[in-house]
Amino acid sequence: MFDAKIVRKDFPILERTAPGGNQLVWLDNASTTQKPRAVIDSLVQYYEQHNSNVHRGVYFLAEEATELYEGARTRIAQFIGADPTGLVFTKSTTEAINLVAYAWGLYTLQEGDEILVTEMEHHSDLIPWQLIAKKTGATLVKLPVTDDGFLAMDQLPSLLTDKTKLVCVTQMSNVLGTINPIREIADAAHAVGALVLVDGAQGVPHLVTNVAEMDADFLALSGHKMLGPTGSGGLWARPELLDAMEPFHGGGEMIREVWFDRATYNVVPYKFEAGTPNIGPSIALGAAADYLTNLGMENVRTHEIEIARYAIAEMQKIEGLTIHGPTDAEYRGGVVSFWVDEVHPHDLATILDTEGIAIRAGHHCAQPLMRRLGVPATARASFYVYNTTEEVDALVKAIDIAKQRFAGAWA
Ligand code: C6P
Repeated sequence: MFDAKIVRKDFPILERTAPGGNQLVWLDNASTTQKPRAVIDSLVQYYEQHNSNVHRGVYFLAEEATELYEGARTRIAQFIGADPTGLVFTKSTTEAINLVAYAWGLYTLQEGDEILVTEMEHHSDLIPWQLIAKKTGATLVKLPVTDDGFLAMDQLPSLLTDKTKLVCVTQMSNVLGTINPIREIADAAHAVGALVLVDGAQGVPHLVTNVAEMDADFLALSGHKMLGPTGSGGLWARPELLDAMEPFHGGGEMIREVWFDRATYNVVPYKFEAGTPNIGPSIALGAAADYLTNLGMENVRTHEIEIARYAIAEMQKIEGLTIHGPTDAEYRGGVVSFWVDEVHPHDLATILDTEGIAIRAGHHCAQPLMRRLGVPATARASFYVYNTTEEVDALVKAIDIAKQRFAGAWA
C-alpha cells in the first residue's frame, strides 16, 4: 500500500528544519526533487567502490563501472518502455532537446519547413528551435493554449500541413500541470509525415510512460526531477533516427576510426556520448528508476491525483486565489500555479519561506505562457511522492498569513 508518510522516511533531507525552526515542507518538486537514501547510496557506493572510466579500461574496476552504467541504461529504458539502444545519457532535458536540434534539426530542416511548438513549452523546448529556425530558414508555428489551460486541439488539424516536420510538445506542463494527449498529437503529426518530440521533464517522473504507446519519436527527460542526481538525464529516440543523425558533440568514445581529416562513428547510442560521461549520476538515476518502479508508477499517479485534488479544493477556499490550468485532477499532475490578489508571487514565496515552505515564484521558464495567462509570474506549489495532505494544510495556512500581511497594501 502506497503511503506518502512511509515513503518520506526514505528521504533524509525531509527531516531538516528550516532556519525559523519549522519542519521543511518541500513543494518545489517541478524544479527538482529530493533524493531517497537508495539514490544517495548508489552515488556514494559508485565513488567508494567502483569509480573508473567506462568502456575503456581492461581492469576490473572499469568492467564494474561499465556494467553499472550500462545496467542503469537498461533499467531507465525499461522505465519508459524502450529499448536501451535508443537511450542516450545526457545531463538534462535541456541537453537532450539541444541534441535533437543540432544533430537532427540543423541537418534536416530547410526554408519553408515548419516546427509546431505548443504555447505551453518550457524555454528548453522553444529556444533551441528558435536557434535552429534562424540557421535553417524553417519557421515556428504555435499550437495555442485555451483559456482553461489545455492545448487547443481543435486547431491542430489546420496547423499540421505537409510543411510540418516536427511537433514539440510537453508531456506535462511545468506551469499548468496539464497532461497533454501525446498519442493523439503523435497520430495527427505522423499522418502528415512530421516527427514528434516529447518533453518528458515533468511527465516521466509522474506518469506511467511508454514511448511505444505514445508513439513518440524523441523523448527527453531529466534525472533530477525523478529522484535522481543533477547532471543525469536522457534522450530516447527511435534507434533508426539516431542512426541517421549526425553526431552532436565530437570527441572520444563517439568514434569508430579516425584519420587526420575524417572519422567514422560509433554505433548508437555511443555515437552521442562523446568524452567521459556523467557516470556516477547516470548509475544513480538507474537507482531512482528502480525506486519509482518499486513504488509503482500507478501508485505515484494515484497519490498525485489525490494530493492535487485536495490541494486545489483547499486553495480554492482562499478568497482572491486563482488557480491557473485545469482544476480537475484527472487531467493534470501535481503542479499547481496560482495567483493571490494583492500578494506578488515573489513576496508570497518569501513569506512562505519564513514558515519553512519552499515553493517557486516566477515565470518558470515559460514566458510565452505567462503572456497568454496575462500575468508576469505565478506562485507554484508542486507535489511528489513524499508530500502529504498535512503539508497542503501548512501551505494553505501560510498563504493566509501572507494575505493578512499584505491586506490593503496595494490600495
Ligand atoms: N523546469 C521548473 O519548472 P532541465 O533544467 O534541463 O533539467 O529541465 C528543463 C525543463 C524542460 N521542460 C520542462 C517541462 C521543465 O519543467 C524543465 C525544467 C524547472 O522549475 C526549471 S525552470
